[in-house]
Amino acid sequence: MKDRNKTLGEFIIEKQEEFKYSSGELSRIINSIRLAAKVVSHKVNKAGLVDIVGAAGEQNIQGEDQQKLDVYANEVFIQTLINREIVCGIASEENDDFITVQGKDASHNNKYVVLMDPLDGSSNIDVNVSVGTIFSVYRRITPMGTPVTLEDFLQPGVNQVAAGYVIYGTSTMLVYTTGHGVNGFTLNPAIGTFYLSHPNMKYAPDGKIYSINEGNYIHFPQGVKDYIKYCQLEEGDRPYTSRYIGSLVSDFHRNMIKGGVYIYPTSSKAPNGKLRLLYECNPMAFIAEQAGGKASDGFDRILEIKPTELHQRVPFFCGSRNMVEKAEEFMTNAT
Ligand code: P6P
Repeated sequence: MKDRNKTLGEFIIEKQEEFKYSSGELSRIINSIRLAAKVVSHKVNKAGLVDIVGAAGEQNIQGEDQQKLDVYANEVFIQTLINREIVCGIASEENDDFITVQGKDASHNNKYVVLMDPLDGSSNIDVNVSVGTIFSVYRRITPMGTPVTLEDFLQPGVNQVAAGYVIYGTSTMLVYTTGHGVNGFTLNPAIGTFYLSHPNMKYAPDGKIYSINEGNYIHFPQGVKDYIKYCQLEEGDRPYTSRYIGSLVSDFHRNMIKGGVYIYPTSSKAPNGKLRLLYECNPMAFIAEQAGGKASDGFDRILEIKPTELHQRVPFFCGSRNMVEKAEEFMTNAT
């Protein structure tokens, strides 16, 4: 069968043996994400039509107003994961603490934990800009048969067994890796099927797009200021183009296809940066590296950071390898 006509379901079955813990477990994890993505996509695409947009009136642990779609997406992904009898625990940006999942016989015998940002960029919903879901999957490290603990969630990114994102844009796409490259699937909403539209996605080693919120320029570290001025200089293949959507999944996805770098650094307003290590930076870093790109905190590899807190934030430099390394060079020279 030509790759382009392959469905996500056919692809998972074909690749099953690549997943080193294969016993249908990858299928159940990705299939629950697939189902939830279709349900959330349907709701996101109707957001302007029904009274589901706008703050739910509550705040999440980040102190951010929860949009109703945030709450909805969170519940959909949590429930589909629990129903598939595959996870022993779930952590979400929208939940202060992790969720323990006992399994049908309350045995705590499920092997995986999933961490997610159920609807990243949700502040863009009201202005009809693309948003996304980000997920990260680990095997538990505490004994089977016991309740999951925080230790199962605080694993370094190199331990991920799968990671991916859903982008709810002009089309809905599911992009994921299990450590054997990155593949993108586009939803045909008419029949509710994801098709392999972007096989073996790769980050171009170089690019001409830099994505950063320059409104924070005066608050940035000197190395970031220096890199921005480098991007704007009339020299060689510069000036580059500045593109910043304010939705990590969208900026990342565009940069992977066209070549580019996304930076969310520390600043005097965000001393540890804004993005969360466990369910934004680690999964996107895993995907970036699997696509030949790079991801660091400006100095060190994201995937090797040892987490200390569920919602901890880190600075994030991610994208085309040569561009990340050039930005790191400015960071090092400025210290
Ligand atoms: P700022 C969305 O809230 C998010 O976490 C990312 O998706 C996005 O890239 C970033 O924050 C935007 O943050 O401070 O530039 O508005």
